[in-house]
Amino acid sequence: MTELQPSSELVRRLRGASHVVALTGSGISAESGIPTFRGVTGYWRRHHVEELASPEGFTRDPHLVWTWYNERWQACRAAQPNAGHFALAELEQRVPSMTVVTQNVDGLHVRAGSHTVFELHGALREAYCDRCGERAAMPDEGWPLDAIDHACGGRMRPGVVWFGEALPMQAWAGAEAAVAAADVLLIVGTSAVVYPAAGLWRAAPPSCFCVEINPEPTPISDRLNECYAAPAGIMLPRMLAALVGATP
Ligand code: BJW
Repeated sequence: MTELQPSSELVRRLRGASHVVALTGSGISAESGIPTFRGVTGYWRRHHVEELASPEGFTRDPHLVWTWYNERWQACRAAQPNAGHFALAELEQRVPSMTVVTQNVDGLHVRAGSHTVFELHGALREAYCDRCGERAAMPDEGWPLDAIDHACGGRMRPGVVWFGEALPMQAWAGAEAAVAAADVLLIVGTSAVVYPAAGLWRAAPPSCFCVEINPEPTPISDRLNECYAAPAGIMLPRMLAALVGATP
């Protein structure tokens, strides 16, 4: 079987790009052993993730929700960035300007060495009070279940964005501005069903070359310039190698 290789047009666009944006989802961390949200792994114990990642779920059972996030925090701490994360971090060194916009809360882009990273759905490394907003770093061992109640009468919760909640304003504004200035947009490892992130590609200028990297097609696949049906950990390093090889 022929290996899927980046097209000469993609390499040409990357070589000529002033600004590259990568919009990533949980699929980029799948090869680090972190489960994606939808599909066969989209359950934790017998709970669907959308039941847990919501203010209603937290109100219903804060211990259960914190137990899920504590397990995920441990898994993320134990995980290592993979070849896909590292390829994006290295791409930053090869183009004049690069932004990573991620829906992931695992912190793996930063750990891989990417410098400009907008975390649209927050991060597991922080918790905050749902009443007074006081922030705290997540302890290594996870949030203590006997310390959910905060002194102000509120409750400490994970520093992530749940369904029905607004995205962090600065991260969203930064992401929109980055996409609006992109010459190449790489959409990697997202099912493109969760808004507003799923609609971000629409902020790209008409001249922007939009590429998807995902083993499965998504609702936006046929709106983009190219789609590579391959894992990020394989395709992104190939793209980088083609770019480096093409550099005079
Ligand atoms: C690989 C791979 C490999 C596998 N390589 N690829 C417009 C229309 C319809 C609905 C809405 C709308 N606007 C807003 C909504 C409502 C809602 C929404 O979108 N619902 C839809 C589900 C219908 N959105 C919201 O509620 C958002 N808030 C909002 O809009 O607020 C408005 C507001 C304004 C002002 C005031 C108040 C409110 C918030 C959304 C928050 C999402 N939060 C979560 C949880 C984060 C915390 C946590 O981690 O627990 O974010 S949900 C979950 O989904 C998580 C993810 O970031 C997000 C996206 O999932 P992702 O990353 O795409 O994962 P998967 O599993 O879906 O896909 C993985 C993909 O990888 C697959 O395609 C695989 O094929 C692929 N893959 N291996 C490359 N190796």
